[in-house]
Amino acid sequence: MLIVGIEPKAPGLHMFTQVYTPRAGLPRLLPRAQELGHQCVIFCEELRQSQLDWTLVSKADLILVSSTTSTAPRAYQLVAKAKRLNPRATILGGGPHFTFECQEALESGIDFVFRHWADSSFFEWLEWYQSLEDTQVISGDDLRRLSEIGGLAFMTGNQVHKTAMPRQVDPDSWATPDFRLVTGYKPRTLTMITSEGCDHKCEFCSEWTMHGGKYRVRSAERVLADLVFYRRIYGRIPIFFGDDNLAADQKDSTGQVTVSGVDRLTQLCQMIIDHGLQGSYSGQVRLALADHPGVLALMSRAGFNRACIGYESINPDNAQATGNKLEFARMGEQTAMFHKHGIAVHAMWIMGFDPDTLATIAETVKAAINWRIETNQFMVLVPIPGSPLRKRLEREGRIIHSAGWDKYDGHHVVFYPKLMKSWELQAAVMLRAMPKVYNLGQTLGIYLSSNFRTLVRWINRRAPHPGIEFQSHTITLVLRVVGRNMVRRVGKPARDYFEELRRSPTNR
Ligand code: B12
Ligand code: SF4
Repeated sequence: MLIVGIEPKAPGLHMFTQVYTPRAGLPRLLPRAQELGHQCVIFCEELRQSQLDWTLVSKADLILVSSTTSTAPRAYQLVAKAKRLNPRATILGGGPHFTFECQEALESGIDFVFRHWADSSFFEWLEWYQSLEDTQVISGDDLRRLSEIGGLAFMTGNQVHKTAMPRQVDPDSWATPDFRLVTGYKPRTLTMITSEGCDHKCEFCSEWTMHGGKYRVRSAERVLADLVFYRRIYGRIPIFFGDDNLAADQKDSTGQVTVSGVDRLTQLCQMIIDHGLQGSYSGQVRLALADHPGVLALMSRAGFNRACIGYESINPDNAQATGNKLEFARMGEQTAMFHKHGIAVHAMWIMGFDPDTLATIAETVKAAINWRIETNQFMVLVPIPGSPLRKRLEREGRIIHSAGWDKYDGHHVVFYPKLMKSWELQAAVMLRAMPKVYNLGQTLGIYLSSNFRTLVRWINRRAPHPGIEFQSHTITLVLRVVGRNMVRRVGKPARDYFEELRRSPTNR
């Protein structure tokens, strides 16, 4: 069969437009389908070189669409066009958005939704599909066999069927994602996933629900094999570990820690060093990792030069909303620990929690500047499907755009905040916070101070990879220039949206 995968593009410009990487879902599922003899190709619309080839779509047997919330409207447009051009094809959908909005997806033309993880369900479904005598006519027995496959949603007539949760899958059985399947993609950084799920439960996040409350890890041996695979194909390409938290604890059913996340990260770094795979690495970790200087030093030796950290907020009243994972009084000191070990910080902030005010937002921006954080992502709180926050705001009647998914990109206020107006929040984040950090003075200051820090570390023989560190500062410089450019380009749409909110009759 010809299988065409599609990752639809985002509705507008966003923080990552110019440093985009495809998600690892389709590249992880399709190598195995290829082994089974299918011809597979993926298009990632956000990448200029990976535009959809409609001739191929019109010949495809299966069309696989992978979407997040903000890309869902575009996904539905593509599905409608694909259905027109190729009514014979079966269309499958997966990813975080369709998992939680499966009825909407099915009503928009997707034939089968794969909820949660699809590493077993996709192949069980494939076997089922190939066993059909006629894919257009599904008999009672076919339906019974289909219902036994976990993690699916499909329709018969007007009725939506959801099967049980997908089978648990050992992460060691995941195929190594093969990004060569993404047409035209010439990666400058590769996303690698070594675990799934998270040991926290922040109210605004859906990762806990997405992974059925489980945290699963791939073994060190398999991670090593993945690294070696990528090294062979791409040479010393920078790797971004996209795990929700690279140092999350593994716990048993009673909540007792069975394997400490810090130990796992230590093992990963040691393995990189022992196998001579040092290079340029980045990953998502928590700020509390700063309290393990030994691990930071080892990360630095392995070549980790950037940590993406959920800073969320400096407002202590947000402790519960942020999963009780932050020590608000120590955030500056913890940031300095990362810097001390030559690790640049990409801080992911969220603004608009219930206790937030315009004053706390201004304080947050000040802290980000004072702590000399290399890159900052100020996002508006988004009630994404699958998150407890969405359920609460729905109950409280506080959602503005309940299905205007194109606005769910962290750049638009889509709910009524508690202590300010929606348009005030929109202006505070998009028209003030972002321009304030992404200006030339800040950028130059950070560039000079971080180079100076590395120089001192180098002279004192404390920088294991000065070359990688200096290079990482240049990358920060480029990212900040790109960020500034992006802030300017989103200025007009952000202002228009601010006006739309301000003029709305509810004036909330
Ligand atoms: C790498 C990454 C990025 C990269 C690349 C994003 C991209 N290409 O879309 C960058 C940094 C650019 C990015 C940006 C953003 N991201 Co992001 N990102 C991730 C991250 C960390 C890893 C993605 C990944 O590769 N996962 C691993 C693969 C294997 O998982 P998967 O995609 O879910 O696929 C599995 C199943 O879902 C299923 N599946 C998926 N698709 C399909 C399709 C079919 C047909 C089938 C059968 C199965 C299937 O099979 C796979 C194997 O089980 C995830 C968190 C996470 N752990 O997933 C967040 C995540 C996807 N991002 C998220 C968000 C919100 C964003 C941003 C809007 C803002 C932000 N918070 O940073 C921006 C904007 C992106 C945009 N397109 O508009 C959310 C999405 C939530 C939602 N409901 O939309 C996530 C889940 C993080 C979170 N918890 O908030 N992101
Ligand atoms: S925001 Fe991060 S720490 Fe919190 S639940 Fe989601 S993935 Fe885990």
